[in-house]
Amino acid sequence: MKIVAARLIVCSPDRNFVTLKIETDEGIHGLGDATLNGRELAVAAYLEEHLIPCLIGRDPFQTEDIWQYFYRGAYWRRGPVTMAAIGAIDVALWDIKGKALNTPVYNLLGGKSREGVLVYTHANGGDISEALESVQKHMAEGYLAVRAQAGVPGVAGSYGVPKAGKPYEPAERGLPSESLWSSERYLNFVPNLFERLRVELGNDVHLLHDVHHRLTPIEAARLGKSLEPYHLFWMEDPCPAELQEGFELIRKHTTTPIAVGEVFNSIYDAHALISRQWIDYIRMTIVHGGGITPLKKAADFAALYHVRTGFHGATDLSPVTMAAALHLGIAIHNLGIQEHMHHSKLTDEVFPHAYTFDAGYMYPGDKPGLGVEIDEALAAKHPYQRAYLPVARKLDGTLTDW
Ligand code: CS2
Ligand code: MG
Repeated sequence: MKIVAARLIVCSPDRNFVTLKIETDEGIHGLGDATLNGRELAVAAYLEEHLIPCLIGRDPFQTEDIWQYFYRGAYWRRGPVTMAAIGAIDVALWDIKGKALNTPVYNLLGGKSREGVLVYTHANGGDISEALESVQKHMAEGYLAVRAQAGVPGVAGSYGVPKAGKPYEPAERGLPSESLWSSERYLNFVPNLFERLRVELGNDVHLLHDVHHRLTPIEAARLGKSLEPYHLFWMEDPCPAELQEGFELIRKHTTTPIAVGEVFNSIYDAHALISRQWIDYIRMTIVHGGGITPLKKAADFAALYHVRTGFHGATDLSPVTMAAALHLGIAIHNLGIQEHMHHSKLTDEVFPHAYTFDAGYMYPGDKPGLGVEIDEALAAKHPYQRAYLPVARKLDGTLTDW
């Protein structure tokens, strides 16, 4: 089998997505997600100008060699643009392999290690009562694990707080908006949120929380310690992770489990975090980490150190990435949990998919390949629009991590 064509579909059904479609001489095609939130067209250009010309004529079954060709062959390694482009190709090729062999991708990755993938979804509220209501609503929908975020008093637009009547979606059309941040107010507030949730909800539901890279290691250590009585499933991205040693300090002070990785694009971003056992969950994004090929290796490496997975599953990743995460997650031994942030109805219509949710778990479905398609006619009706994530400033005006 040979790759005869590859092209990009850039669309915006409520938010921007870049999708790679690879076609073969046997009429089988595969889809890869190449979306990098707020930097979409950089990945599209990388693919169009630099990778696609080298892809034509290759055998789509050679996922390892093609991955190495683009990773090592560029000379310039890593970075989210490069790795998203390579990841989109890799995922599309696994989709083709599954379709050609008439089997779901998970069967090519070791088969099912479990029947369903435990997922968590997002609860958000302007204050603690709204957040509580939101968790209860998701529990009523069947979720067994819920991430809870609430507005911090005196900090307008804290991470995870939705605009009235809308689901939480950080990227906005137009230039980046600015929000305010105070670690002091946040640290004083979060334990109150989780105390209330445990009092009202009891001990069974898994509760998670995303710090979104906003604290220093010692602040994160304080937060983890103060949340211990509420036994979170995890505390996510406690601080920016360029400095892997920073996590040693957090780890020494708290037993609250730590998850990190949604902005990583290589296992080299996490090798010390994993091998020194400073984290409990590795949360890389399938596409930004370079695809299924390197993520399978990263998961197997993590398994050696009792680190489990929690692949990033925000709405800025298309249903193709969601499917890839479910196929990989159901196959690996050390699945922890999968993030499930609902796509809009329109996004789901543009990307019809076989995966389903039932009673706290997601199922990849049994279609050959990844089980996701794209309605190109509908996609064409929703063209790309420039959008950005917000930036954040401290109360004194200093730019800080959003
Ligand atoms: C978040 C993301 O899903 C998460 O855990 O941290 O929503 C993140 O803000 C976006 O993916 C950024 O594009
Ligand atoms: Mg996050």
